[in-house]
Amino acid sequence: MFWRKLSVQQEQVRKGMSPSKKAIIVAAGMGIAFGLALFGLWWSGILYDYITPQGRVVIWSYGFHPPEAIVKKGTSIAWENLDPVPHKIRSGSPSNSNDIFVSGLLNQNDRFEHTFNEVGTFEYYCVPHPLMKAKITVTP
Ligand SMILES: [Cu+2]
Repeated sequence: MFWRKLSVQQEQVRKGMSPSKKAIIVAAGMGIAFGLALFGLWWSGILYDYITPQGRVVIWSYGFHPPEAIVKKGTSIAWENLDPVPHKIRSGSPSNSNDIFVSGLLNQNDRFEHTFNEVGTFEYYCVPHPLMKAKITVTP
């Protein structure tokens, strides 16, 4: 019977390994799983968005972090490129650029700043990588 076979196997496992050894393996597995989950969060930018202070947008791993920033009128946003590849910020969308703000080509660690004196939502993208999109919402 299947169940009997299973219980025999479990018995063999129980005999083969001491409870403390099993606990160590389970703990190590949980540790690895937790580490991987944390790494995944970091990699996807969630943690990075959380720790990025307002007024600063970092360009990192082909993305703008945070992808949506909400700031008060008069705030200066500084973009900083942490990628080893150059990026270039342009306001609007790839099919409809409005040139409210345009950066030069930003190499690694280069910065670009723009002060938002108008209320509204300002979309922007990266010229060499149009899939990189983000927006700044300016409130009164
Ligand atoms: Cu880019």
